[in-house]
Amino acid sequence: MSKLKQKLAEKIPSYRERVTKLMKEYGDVVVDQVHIRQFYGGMRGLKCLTTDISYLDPNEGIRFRGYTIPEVLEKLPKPKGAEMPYVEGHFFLLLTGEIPTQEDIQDVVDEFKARNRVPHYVYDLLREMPRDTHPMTMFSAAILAMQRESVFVKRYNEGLSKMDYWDPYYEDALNLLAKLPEIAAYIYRMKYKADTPIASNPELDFGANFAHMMGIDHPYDEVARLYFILHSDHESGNVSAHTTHLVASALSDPYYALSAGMNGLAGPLHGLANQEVLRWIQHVMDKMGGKLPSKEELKKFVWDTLNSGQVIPGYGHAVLRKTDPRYTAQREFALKHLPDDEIFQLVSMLYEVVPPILMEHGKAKNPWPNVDAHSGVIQWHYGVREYDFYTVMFGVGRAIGVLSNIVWDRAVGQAIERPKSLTTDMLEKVAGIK
Ligand code: NMX
Ligand code: MLT
Repeated sequence: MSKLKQKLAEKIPSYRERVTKLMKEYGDVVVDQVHIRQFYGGMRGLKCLTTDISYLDPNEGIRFRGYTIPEVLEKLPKPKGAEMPYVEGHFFLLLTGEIPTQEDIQDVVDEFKARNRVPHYVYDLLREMPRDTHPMTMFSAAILAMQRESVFVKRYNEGLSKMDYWDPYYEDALNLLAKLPEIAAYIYRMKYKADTPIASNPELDFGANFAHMMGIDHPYDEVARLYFILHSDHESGNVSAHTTHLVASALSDPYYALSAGMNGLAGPLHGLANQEVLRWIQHVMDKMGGKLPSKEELKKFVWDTLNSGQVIPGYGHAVLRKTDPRYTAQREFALKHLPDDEIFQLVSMLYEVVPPILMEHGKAKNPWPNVDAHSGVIQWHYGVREYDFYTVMFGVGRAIGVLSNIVWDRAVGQAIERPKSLTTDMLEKVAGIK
């Protein structure tokens, strides 16, 4: 058994005891109330999910297993000479709650290496799809196609105790994660680089291997590591995490669940916003004949977008009420590595211009930028200008968090999710209108 799985197996019993105690002795304690607005308002703010892997404070942003982003970037071990930590170490942290040693990380690196061979039919499937298919559709289809490999399904059909569900979920999660960088890079090179895929280099870590397969030199390996870590998890109420959790709660295996989660990530209000940001910026640059706009001109573009009933992509958030620390981490990277980049200057100008306009506009509860306002410009700088690919990279990162979550869902015996609906008539009665 790998050290990671061993560690997990040691941690699960005490978590189970905590959950059993809460359920048995405190199951009737009231945590929150539900308001009529939440029935139609996306259940915003309703406290009804649980995860120990990350927590999102509206004013501080995400903490992964209790650590802020700067702490994660500082504490996690890094490949020799690297600026950004091992993605493998971040996965260890999310899954176990512990900062890994170099030895722990090597164990995960070896685990991924042993599992990274992508079945040939996945390439056949991708190659058969029309080339103008959106890369998120390709990515999700590739994940779904591999469902026949599920260890969970095999073991479930053999007759598996509920106490052991987490084990084949863990196997499926690792088998999947190990393959995602190669699938993503293959889609990129097939679709946009004249069908010239680059073979994986088993000597490289998760992030560096992705950069290698994308065909982009250092420091893109640092970008890849940073990007996958930042996008990994955002507690469990966001659409991709919640969808993955929901589908897995029916005991659909991790392939079905992750593919479903990726379909949610592909929406413009969620992960696709990173592509929308660059599309919006390119539209501005085109209108300006390739020149940077002045602040006044930029303000007009922002107002025109709002007045035409559209959202400003990359701004606002369902939970956050401050600048997203994932935005800040990317901004710090850009200030160090690409301070003179024209698009970065425009992104910085938007940071000055958009929040006051959104405040004046008076609708968005949070006028500050989220992760997607900054991710595209760094990709653009290093030559990944096909912005409809950006959400696939978000997806590789997000897989790390959502797969960790569903392994724990099975470990603590989370039930099939099935909330109750009411009709509008019933709500009108509750409201006292009828
Ligand atoms: N530009 C214009 N209007 C906005 C924006 C924005 N960036 N953000 C929120 N609003 C509007 C929103 O559409 C809503 O309007 P209406 O009352 O007409 O329906 C109103 O402000 C209140 O919305 P909020 O309660 O502030 O936001 P909500 O929690 O419903 O939605 C987002 C959160 C993130 C979907 C929303 O802020 C948005 O559409 N942002 C732009 C898209 C984006 O950047 N999404 C990425 C989020 C991060 N991620 O990776 O998933
Ligand atoms: C995310 O990373 O999932 C987004 O910021 C959306 C969210 O948390 O609601």
